[in-house]
Amino acid sequence: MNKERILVTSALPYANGPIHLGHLSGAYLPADIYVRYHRLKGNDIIYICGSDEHGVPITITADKEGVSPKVIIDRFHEMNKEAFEKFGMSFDIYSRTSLPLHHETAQKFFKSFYEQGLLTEKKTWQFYDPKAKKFLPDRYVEGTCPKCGYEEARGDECENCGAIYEPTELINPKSKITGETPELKETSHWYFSLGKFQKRLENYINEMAEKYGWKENVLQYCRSWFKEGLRDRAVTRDLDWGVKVPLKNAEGKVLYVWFEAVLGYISATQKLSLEKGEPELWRKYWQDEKTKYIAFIGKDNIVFHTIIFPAMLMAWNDANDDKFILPQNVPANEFLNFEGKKFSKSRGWGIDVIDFLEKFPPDPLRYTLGSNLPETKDTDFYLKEFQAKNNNELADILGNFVNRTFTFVQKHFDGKVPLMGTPAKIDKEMLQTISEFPGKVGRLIDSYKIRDAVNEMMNLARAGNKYFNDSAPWVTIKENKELAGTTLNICLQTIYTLAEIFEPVIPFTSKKIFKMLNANTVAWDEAGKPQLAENHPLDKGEILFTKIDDKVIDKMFEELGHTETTNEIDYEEFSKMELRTAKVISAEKIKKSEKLLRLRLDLGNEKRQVVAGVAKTYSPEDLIGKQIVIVANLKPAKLFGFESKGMILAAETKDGKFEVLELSENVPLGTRVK
Ligand code: B3M
Ligand code: ZN
Repeated sequence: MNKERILVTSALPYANGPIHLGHLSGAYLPADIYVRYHRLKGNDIIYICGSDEHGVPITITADKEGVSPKVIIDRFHEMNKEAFEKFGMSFDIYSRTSLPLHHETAQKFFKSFYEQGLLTEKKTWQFYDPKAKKFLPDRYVEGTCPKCGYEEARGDECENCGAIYEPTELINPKSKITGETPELKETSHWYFSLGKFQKRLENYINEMAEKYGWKENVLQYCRSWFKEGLRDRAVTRDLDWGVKVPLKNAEGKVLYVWFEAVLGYISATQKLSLEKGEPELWRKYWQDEKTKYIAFIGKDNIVFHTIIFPAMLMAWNDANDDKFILPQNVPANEFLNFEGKKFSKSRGWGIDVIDFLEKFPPDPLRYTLGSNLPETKDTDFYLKEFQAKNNNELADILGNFVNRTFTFVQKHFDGKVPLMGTPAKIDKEMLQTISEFPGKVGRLIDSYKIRDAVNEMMNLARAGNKYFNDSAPWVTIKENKELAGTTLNICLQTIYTLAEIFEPVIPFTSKKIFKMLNANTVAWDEAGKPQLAENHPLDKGEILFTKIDDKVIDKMFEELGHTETTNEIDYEEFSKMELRTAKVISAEKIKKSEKLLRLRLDLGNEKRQVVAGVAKTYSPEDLIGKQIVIVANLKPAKLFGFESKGMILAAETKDGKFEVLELSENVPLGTRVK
């Protein structure tokens, strides 16, 4: 069979913070599974990644900490590199865009575009923070998205609807440095004539989509940009951190981070070539039409990889003899949420990879994420599900199958592969099943249904257990050792196939299994045929997965400040509770009590008195005028001699203080809260 040559890239993560689980399931794990599979297929594949070290995300983090951007990128480049390694990412290189080589490559592209007249200098009005005395590029401004109305939209792109725009189009903009409303000040920037490429881009995407089956979510994004019409894009910024604009009159200006970051894939490959002592090697992957290029990303990066980067490559190709290939597919994933909510660094919601891997080995995480990749819609990571995947699937299905087989072979067959007798129907069927798996799983991976592929793998372990049970070697061994031998031979062949097809997902475990089998991987397509010779000596067996105790998971919830609900109630029970909005009209302290305040509340058509235990947090004046929520049908009670009709809702914080639930909008008093 003809070997393929494949170039794979994963989005270059900003080196301004640690990688979390959401990143992994977006652009990294699926790519790693794809790459590992193709390596086993024997294809010529390289896998490129690295840190994105420029742009406002970096300088904002540096400003916040009061250190130089260099400090930030050095810290997080190393940290993320290590996290990826521990997670088992098999990059051929994890490069960085701060390398001089990258700056040169990016500047070469810019110059070529400049010489072709594709860059126009335009005077523009740009946000300027008068207090900080700085121009405010893209992400230094936040405001309301002009397209969808999302209120925390970034300056250059909306996380919510995916729109991209100029920062000046934002509604109600605010400076992220000082929180001030920025002024407009004149500056000049270079604009790339993206519009000129629209027709060719549409043709390119249509052709690729048809030939190689692009994902529907990706095509939808592309179509909506085309429909709106591609506009010229400013590709420089007023910033001193980044790749300098290689022109004379461009003091204080750098290339827009996106404009050079995508070229980081190329410079990283060049770097890899240099390290290998073959400086021109990168051309084989980037400039040979026989190579196929697959770019793995998360959905927020689609436009840059399907439109802007291809346009840049087209533009280069128009004027240069060494021509680049374009991405053959951009299988972008949706997002992964954590326990039903978005990952959020600022709210401390989610888990960094480094921290997770302090607690658990990487394979259970890879398997859990892999079996639930957000390929067609957003998905969730639940700690309980992680525990269940580890305990009930990895340990109880795969681990158990391997363990019972090894134990049996050690005990009855002296730790050697038993002879294969004449296979009966059940044995032939199992051999047939094994033989189908590599092809089945491979086809799923090749069509980017990686989640399905991962789930399919476990089906072979399920089939193995069923075959073991149905064949009952613990019975046959007593009457007909040869028959039991055939069963165990086939179980071991199954384990071999499992070790191979699971390698892309749980490489550390796969390695252990191969060691136990005293064998090595073969070419993927061979892995469904019996590979272990009769009498082949096996190595010692070992337990592959340790079960995760409830206590461990509970502790993680605690650390997250997440309390699990234990007593579930149904809606009927809940609806008995009458929650209503009310306004505090007066409040006073209760003598002799440190904790209680006597409140008078307005519920619209009635006024009433409630005694609340919030005096340690609020003084009476704090509460007057607040719109709150109360349980209105609580049985009246007397506290310190005062009648209390109802209870106000408040959250208790760690230090025993209360945060009263407050409504920010005006809602008619007495409104039912459900
Ligand atoms: N650093 C955005 C991100 O981390 C950006 C990707 C660059 S890919 C060339 O989401
Ligand atoms: Zn929006």
